[in-house]
Amino acid sequence: MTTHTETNGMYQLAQERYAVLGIDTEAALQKLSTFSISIHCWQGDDVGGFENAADAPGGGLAVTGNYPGKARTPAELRTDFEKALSLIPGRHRMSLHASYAETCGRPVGRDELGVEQFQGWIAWAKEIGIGVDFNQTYFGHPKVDRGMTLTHPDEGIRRYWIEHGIRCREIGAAFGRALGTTCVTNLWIPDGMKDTPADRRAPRERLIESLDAIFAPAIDKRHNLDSVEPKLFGIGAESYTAGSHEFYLGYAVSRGTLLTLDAGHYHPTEGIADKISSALCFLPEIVLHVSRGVRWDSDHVVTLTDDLQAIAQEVVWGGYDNRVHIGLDYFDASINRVAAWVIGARNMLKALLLALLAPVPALRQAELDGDYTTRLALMEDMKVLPFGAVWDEHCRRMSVPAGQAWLDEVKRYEADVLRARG
Ligand code: RNT
Ligand code: ZN
Repeated sequence: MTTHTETNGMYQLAQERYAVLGIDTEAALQKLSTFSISIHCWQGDDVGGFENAADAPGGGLAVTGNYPGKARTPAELRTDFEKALSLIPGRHRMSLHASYAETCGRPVGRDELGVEQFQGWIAWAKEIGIGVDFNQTYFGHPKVDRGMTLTHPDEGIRRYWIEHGIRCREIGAAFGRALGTTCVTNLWIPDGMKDTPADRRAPRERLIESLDAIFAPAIDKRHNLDSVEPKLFGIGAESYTAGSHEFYLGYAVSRGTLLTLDAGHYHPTEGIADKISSALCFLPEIVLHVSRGVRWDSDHVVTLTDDLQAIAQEVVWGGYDNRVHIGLDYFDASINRVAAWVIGARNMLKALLLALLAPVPALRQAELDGDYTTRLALMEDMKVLPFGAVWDEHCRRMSVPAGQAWLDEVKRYEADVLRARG
């Protein structure tokens, strides 16, 4: 077996090459290992959840594909998630949705959920030593009426969903307390209009009232932090979304919640990278839903695009790693779901490593000097440095397969476990 020596040899050469630019690959690897990504549970079962399995999520979320082997039970989802974790270097978290409640076959309203329905998740997370973040679920439910929840003109419907929001914050705090790591509970609602609304104002004013009611109960911030997630449009809500970017930015700043920037929630050419430093001028912390928009879809598997690299650069170069909760949010049912998790999470980490391996002081000095020629030249030269050898070394040190070996592992799992599912 020569693989390890070869990898090491390649790594040493890479280390020397980076050192010429004053970049310490050891420091970069050390720093990379401190990043914890909040990996979304919903890639594993096509956003199905466990309340009423067969239904499509709705709320403008479209999951396409029918690749065999999706998780049908909490136990299957956990096993699949653990398989994915074993192929992703580092220590990461799970981002769970309220619709993954375990109700033991008994219907439990979203307005009556409590920590009881999440004991299984808590016990499992404790056992495997991961933190959990939480999401309120305002879709895939009969009480989503004409696409509306917290903005609905009917007070009863609003009340139902307000109660859900309050319950979820309590559940989030229970996760945070039990696992000893703060849970971020994220709020996203689909509320909007397919066609031109006659009243853009009233739903937003109702939304403020609903949100204020949800966030009224004081919850210990060491256990739970609240975040709100804007969106420009969704399928079936092309003309108006009450919870727009401006709406929630204003809300977060005025109420002291976090803000979730989802990479797929803006105009097709509008990225979230540039929003990070602006939002962090006014907010102590933010959440990222790293995703990849493709035309009208906001949720393709995260690949190593320029957009992704720009996001990682902003987090790393801005020194914001302690103020940004990095989460993933995408779903693809047309490929192996464990692979989808692994590909997206590894790409997020690769993008962070690329950002850590940049000659930031030299770039900034060139910028201060007005030497934009050097800045551009350096940025372009960075792209062909031997990054892959450093990434492989990271995987090796973190005891996860480097290169294609992770895929062999997923294929084996597919043959042994996933194919047996109905
Ligand atoms: C929807 C939002 C939201 C969901 C998840 C499932 O556009 O991005 O975050 O994707 O909550
Ligand atoms: Zn999102």
